[in-house]
Amino acid sequence: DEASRQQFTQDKYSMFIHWGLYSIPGGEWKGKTYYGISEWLMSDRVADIPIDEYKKLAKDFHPDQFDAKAIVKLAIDSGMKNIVITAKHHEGFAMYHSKASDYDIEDATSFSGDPLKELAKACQEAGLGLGFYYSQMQDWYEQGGAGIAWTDNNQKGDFDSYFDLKVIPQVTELLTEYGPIRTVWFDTPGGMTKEQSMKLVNLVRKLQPKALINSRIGNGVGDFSTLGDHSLSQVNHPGLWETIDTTNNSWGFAWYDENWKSGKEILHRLISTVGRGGNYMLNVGPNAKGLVPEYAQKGLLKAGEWLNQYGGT
Ligand code: JFZ
Repeated sequence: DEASRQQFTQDKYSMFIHWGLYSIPGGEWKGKTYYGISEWLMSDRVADIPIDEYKKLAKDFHPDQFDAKAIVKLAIDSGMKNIVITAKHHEGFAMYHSKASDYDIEDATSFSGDPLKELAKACQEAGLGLGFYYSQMQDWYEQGGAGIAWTDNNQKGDFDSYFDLKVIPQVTELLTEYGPIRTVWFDTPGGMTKEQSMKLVNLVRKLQPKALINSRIGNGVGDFSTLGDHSLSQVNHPGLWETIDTTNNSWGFAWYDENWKSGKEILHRLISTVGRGGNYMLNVGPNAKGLVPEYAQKGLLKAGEWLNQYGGT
């Protein structure tokens, strides 16, 4: 609604969090490092890891240093107004307690608790907006979940059943069990039909009427546009839009990626986006323990010092 659109315009700066099973290998598989974006490690474009092998990672997931309050504090001290976290990325693993699938943090790991619940609570207490990233088309684990391209030959199973038996129930969980959601962030719609995109839109409207949906829902039915990754826009865009970016080069934690943006670079990129009317969403990739890398924090806090002093936030 109009109030949500105004909120979006006011917010300007948000934290993106990529966190999943991919944060454990962090770009390395069987002694080999695959440079690039670590959350794609499993795919046949990268290390091509069989599902049965990859899923064993869940047993090694002990994020005992994950501290939702500390992450929320980092966002606030950085001058940010929202957090959008990966609830399920292309690997198919749900980072919250999902009843719709056993491939989730509750059933497949020894971690007790629901990190997304903790984050939702911490955001609510601190007055930060919360959003969930959900990979609705690509799911490399589930039968019927699509691979990298819609037409992949190795695509197994029926997309419609995957969509109705996993996507709709999981998105419903995320929209009903975590309090108010400000953003529903979909990704890589591929060849989804308009009917499928609209099914998700209607679900969001029904369960969280105030939430805004990004353009990666597909078929032009989102509320705001997400520009191509990392691209700093040189121009203004019509309507509500955001640029997404990351503190180093990978979205998910990558052990080798030390190309951290300084506070100055972050400010430059933020201001260049906001000055053209867009929002800036900047990503951090917590590691397998749940910690945001120190140098990501340093840049963010440095920029935040300036913002909190001069930025009028
Ligand atoms: C997607 C994901 O595949 C990636 O892992 C990450 O989550 C990123 C934020 O989003 O990658 C994309 C999607 C769209 C574009 C580029 C990368 N694009 O439109 O330019």
